[in-house]
This record gives sequence, structure tokens and C-alpha cells, in this order.
Amino acid sequence: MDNPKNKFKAAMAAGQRQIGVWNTIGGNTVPEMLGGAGYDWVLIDCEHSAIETVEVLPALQAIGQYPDTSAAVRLAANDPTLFKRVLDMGAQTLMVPYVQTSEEAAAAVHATRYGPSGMRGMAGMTRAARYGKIDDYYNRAEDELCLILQVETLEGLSNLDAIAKIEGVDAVFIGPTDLSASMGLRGQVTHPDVDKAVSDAITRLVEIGVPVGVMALDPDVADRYLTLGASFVAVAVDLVLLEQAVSAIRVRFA
Ligand code: 3PY
Ligand code: MG
Repeated sequence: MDNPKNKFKAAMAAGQRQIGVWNTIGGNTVPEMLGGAGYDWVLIDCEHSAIETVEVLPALQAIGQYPDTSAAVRLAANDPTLFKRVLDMGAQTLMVPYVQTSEEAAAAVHATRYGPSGMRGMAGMTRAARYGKIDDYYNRAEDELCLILQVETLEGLSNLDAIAKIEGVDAVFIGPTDLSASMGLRGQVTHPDVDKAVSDAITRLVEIGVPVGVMALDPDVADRYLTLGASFVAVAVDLVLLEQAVSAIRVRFA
């Protein structure tokens, strides 16, 4: 059996913008619904949600039913144990929060590589290897992995080039919310200073040829970041959409 192609990585390499939705509600129903909604990617968020590692597997299986939609998993932290488990579950695109230095970036890459170049533990009977059926999985796994590092602090921005240029880093994702806190503007993601810092980071990453992603829940802001050259933008979050819909219908009957 062939190693499944990472369509998200291939699309970015081909310059096709990727529009994504964030999954923060655990279980398999919501990921299944989001997977069938026509987005290019669905991110299963283990950092800012109650989604535990054990729930990543059914979410990947649910999204995996839709071949035109790629799944990505955001780990709770830059911890090699977490990498190992979701990689073995078959996650091919990983997002790592709060990367601030080139050393932290290198550690994330190291966690995705088998020895001798890294410390991803080896196991044969995994979903990633389709239970032993993928030909030469150990030597081909890395070709289809996509490692996205989040830069979302002023310290991270000051090391942006160094982080982005570490070999094995496939893309950088700017986190406007954490960045707003780091800038002393907690939660003010549309503040001109935060917006400028995000825009400058996108422009810089485009200049050095590293694919860049960002979250922008305002479609006009998302359009602007796409025009600046962002390759992948998360434009919606399941729980935000649910809250908006629930509140709107309640107001209708107030
Ligand atoms: C942030 O904005 O801080 C995120 O991590 C997601 O966009
Ligand atoms: Mg963040």
C-alpha cells in the first residue's frame, strides 16, 4: 500500500491557498460534519479545547472519509511524547503552539523524525503505517509530514527567520490572539499594532519563501492576509459558529 499523499502540503507547494476550519468540539460527529463541509483543512485542536489525544483518532477517521479535506492536529505543547502518539495515529500535518526560538523549532522537527535524525519512537502496528501495510513506511513517512510551527509572541517574532529556516519546518502559523497578549493588548486581535505585526510577519515569510498561515475570523481580514500571501487561513471555529447561531435564534424569540 502507498503512503497516503499529504494533499495540504502538496497544495501549498503548488501555491493553492488552503481555507480551514478549527475543530474544538470533541467526539467524531463534529469532525465528520466539518470534514464534509468543503474546507481544504480541518484542524483538530488539542491546545485550547478539551480534546484529549484519545479523541484525535476518531476525529482523523471521520475527516479521513473526505479525500478533498486534509486533517491537521494542533498539539497541546511542543512535547515529543504528544508528537509520537498523534503521528502513530496517522496525523500527517501537525501544528505546534508557542514556538519562540530556533532551538524549540529544531526540537519540534526532531520529534517528527525517526532515528538517527530524530526521536520519533518506532512501532509497526500503527494506523500511520496502515497496520503494517504501507510499503517502507519508516523511510517514506517524512515525505508526507507537514510541520507547522506557531509563532505568536514578540520573542518568537524576533526569531522569525531563524525559526522558519530550520530544516524540516514546512510552514509557520502566526497566532494573533497570543500575539496580542504578548504585545500587552490582550485579545485585541484587530488592534492596528497587532494587525501590523501579523501583516509584517506574513510579508517577511513570503519574502523568504516559507508558507505562512494565520487565523482570521473576520472574512475581510482573512482576504487581506490572503492578498499579502498567506498560504493557509483558518476562517472559522466550530464553537464560535455554534455560539453565534444559538445566540441569534434566541434573540429572534426574545
Ligand atoms: C492564536 O491566535 O493565538 C492562535 O493560537 C490561533 O490563531
Ligand atoms: Mg495561540
